[in-house]
Amino acid sequence: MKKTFFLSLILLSSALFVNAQQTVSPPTVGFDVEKANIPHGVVDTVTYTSTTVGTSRKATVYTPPGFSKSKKYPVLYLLHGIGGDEKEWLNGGKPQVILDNLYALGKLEPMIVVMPNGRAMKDDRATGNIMAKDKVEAFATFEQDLLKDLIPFIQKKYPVYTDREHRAIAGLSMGGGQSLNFGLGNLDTFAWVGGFSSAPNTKAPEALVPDADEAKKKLKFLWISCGESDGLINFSKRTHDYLTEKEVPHIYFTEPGGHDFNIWKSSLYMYSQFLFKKNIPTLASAK
Ligand code: FER
Repeated sequence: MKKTFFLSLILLSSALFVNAQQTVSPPTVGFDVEKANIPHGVVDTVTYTSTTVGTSRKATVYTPPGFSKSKKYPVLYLLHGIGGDEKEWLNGGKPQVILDNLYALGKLEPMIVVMPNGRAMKDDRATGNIMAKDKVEAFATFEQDLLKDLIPFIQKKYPVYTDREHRAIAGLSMGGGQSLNFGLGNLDTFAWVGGFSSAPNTKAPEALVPDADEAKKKLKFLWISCGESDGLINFSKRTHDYLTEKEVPHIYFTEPGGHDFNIWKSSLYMYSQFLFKKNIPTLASAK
């Protein structure tokens, strides 16, 4: 009898623990510093055939610590900015370090992170005039490459779930605009959407979210963040204002800073902690 009582107590408290709603706070010092004594994920480069562009294209992929082919994972597609490519996040943001540290603290749902090249054209290198019309247009073309070529490739190569509730998209600047455009424009493909310092390629709010009821119903989580002195902040602010008016739940997070990796690292640190959780955390209230 006694034994059963204690067993139930243990089961009950662990159930409470598992279901406890976490809060997410901005990063503290050391969040982006590599630690030797914790498990590490692995970064790979993959090459896929793009029927959209008519070339082979590269993406980098981070698999989490303890990754196993016999498990199944959700996927975050993490997009770069106008001067970047499939290595920009790895070089400038060290997502593998930030995420390894979060896993060590038990703060992340295991996921695969795919970092594509979002400039979908034959020469997709960030060389020459990165603002040239054809190069900027290639960031819009990437929607088709992502949906028709990259996602199916990842689903063949990695042990991943293939439903919308296990697929997220986020990115920085041009990649933030892409994430809002593609994510909110394809709610049957993405349920978790994030835009960090989103650029002028971000669609006007009415075009981004033409059907607020559908967005409310299908979105699991929507995140918009920006540095407070970023000259592009209005693209985030106007989206936030519209979502507020239409009562579409989202988090709008701004912090002191400009248009750089300090903001994007902080955004990834926070955004990633919401993803794929059964009980979606809340933002810790500012002290
Ligand atoms: C622009 C200003 C900034 C623009 C794009 C950006 C296409 C993108 C910045 C980035 O990705 O960091 O006028 O037009």
